[in-house]
Amino acid sequence: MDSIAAIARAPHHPFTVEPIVIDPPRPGEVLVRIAGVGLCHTDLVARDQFIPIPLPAVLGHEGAGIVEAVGEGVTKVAPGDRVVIGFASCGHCARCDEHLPSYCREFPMLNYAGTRADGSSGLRQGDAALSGHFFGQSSFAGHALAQERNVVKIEATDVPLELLGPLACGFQTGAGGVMRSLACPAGSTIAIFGAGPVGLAAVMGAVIQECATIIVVEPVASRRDLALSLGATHLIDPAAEAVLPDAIRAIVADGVEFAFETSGREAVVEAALGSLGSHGLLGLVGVPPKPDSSLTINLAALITYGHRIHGIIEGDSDLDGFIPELVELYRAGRFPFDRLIQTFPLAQINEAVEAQARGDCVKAVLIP
Ligand code: CXF
Ligand code: ZN
Repeated sequence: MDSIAAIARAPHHPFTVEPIVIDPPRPGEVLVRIAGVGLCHTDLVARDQFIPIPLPAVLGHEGAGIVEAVGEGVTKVAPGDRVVIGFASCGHCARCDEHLPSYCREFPMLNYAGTRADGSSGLRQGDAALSGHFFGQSSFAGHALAQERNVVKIEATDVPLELLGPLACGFQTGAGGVMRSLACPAGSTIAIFGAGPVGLAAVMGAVIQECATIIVVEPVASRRDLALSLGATHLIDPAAEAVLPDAIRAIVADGVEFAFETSGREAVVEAALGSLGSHGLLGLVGVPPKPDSSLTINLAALITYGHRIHGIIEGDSDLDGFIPELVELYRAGRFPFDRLIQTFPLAQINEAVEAQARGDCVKAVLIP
């Protein structure tokens, strides 16, 4: 069928919105008419080839929409169903078996290769194949081909479908990072580094967990204000602090029980580690600036204080369990993620990229 897509043609170049052709769904696939798709930093990381998906490519991995057609054998959803599209996973490796599909053995191949597992692509322009199937969707488009396994049916009809896509990546990474990966108990202390979409979702997750102290470290004043309105108890402007861990210890003298780092920058990860109290747990979700970004860690201090470091992908979410849980929390007024969103027409994707980079908008959602 004919559709449109925002195509990444070259690293660091703007997307171009062009007509494309999408194959009908194969067995096990689901064709979704996209109602809205979030813009995530990882899309730009892929466009710019830190994730080396062959270009030209259709990116986009926070899609939501309505099922238009299903391939042979699909029983989970039917045409007309409202769905959120998450990351792809194989469903039969050890991590998938224990409901941790974001650590699936085949995660890189299924999410970044630009093709189906058999090497084919369902997207093209004339005779030229386009890389697609990014995170099992490629949803910067009017329509996307997903798999039965990575679509989540949304039963509630009173939620804005076009805004739900970021639940499938940025928001579940922040909320799940705190609620599932760190599993912060009520009354605990947490420092969250960065108040972008992931950090602010982590703030909402910390409120849901009933953390007693929620410290947010963020250089942009409007984002600190947003964090405060979502339930942060203390704010730190890192530009105003000579030594960040000292600023955290001025609030929690022994250091925090949990730290959650969203920037991926080495210096911030070091500060987060230095902010932990004994047996503290640091969760890392930020994509580092370079493939070889590394830390030097003092091993004696690490074992002496029992510090723990947890790398986290997608908030340890199992899509069919956690996304409906987040939707219910939203309906109950406890996860007001829509406050972070600004919508743009898909044709204005490059303006959305710039607005997000300037910090003018926390999470852009593109409407085809
Ligand atoms: C990504 C971060 C890089 C690894 C795969 C998951 N998360 C969100 O975009
Ligand atoms: Zn993402």
